[in-house]
Amino acid sequence: MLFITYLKYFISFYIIEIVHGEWNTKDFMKREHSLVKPYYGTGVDLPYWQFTGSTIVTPNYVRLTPDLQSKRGTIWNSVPISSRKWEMQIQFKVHGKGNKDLFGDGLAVWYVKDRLQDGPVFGSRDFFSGLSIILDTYSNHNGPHNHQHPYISAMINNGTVHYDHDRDGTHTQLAGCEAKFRNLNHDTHIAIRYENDVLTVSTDIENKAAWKE
Ligand SMILES: [Ca+2]
Repeated sequence: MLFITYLKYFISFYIIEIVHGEWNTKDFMKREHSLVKPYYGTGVDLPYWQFTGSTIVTPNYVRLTPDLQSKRGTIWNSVPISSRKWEMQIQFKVHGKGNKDLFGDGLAVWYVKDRLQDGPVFGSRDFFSGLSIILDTYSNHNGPHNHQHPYISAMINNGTVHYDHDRDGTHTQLAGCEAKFRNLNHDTHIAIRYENDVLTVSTDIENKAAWKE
């Protein structure tokens, strides 16, 4: 998993292994895939996690990038996922100064074969193998547009497909939707669930403590 952004933002997240149709977070939360407060490690190390670029880890938050141009930060889980059913929940915050609709580039969650590979697609390599959930906050596309930003989309790749920033990846996405998650005063959440070959992405960005698919 990886995140990159040119925004200042904080995250915490964890993966739940889905054992039954319904689950209890405490029972099935996988320690080796979890990143929960307080984010203490030994020295600069965080057990099961590696971070690169501008990412900093404090007891209360993980910040991938400061509110400055051309910053890139990632954090990767170091343990492969063995479960065929899983859900990942992320608490995040995207905020910055300046024009509230212009700053930032985006962030992504990666479920991929190759990790820790710096690249041009939201901090990771192009032609990746796996799944990417992209939270695109910047509209690169100048032509006719069929959606507003921020925009959340999913992309599957077998290593042969190029992510085209100029078209905001719209021609290679599985699906996508608009989501106004930027510069909110409350915490925002996203859940990514994979079960029975079905991928479901839900958000809670309206501070209602409820998921919206
Ligand atoms: Ca974009």
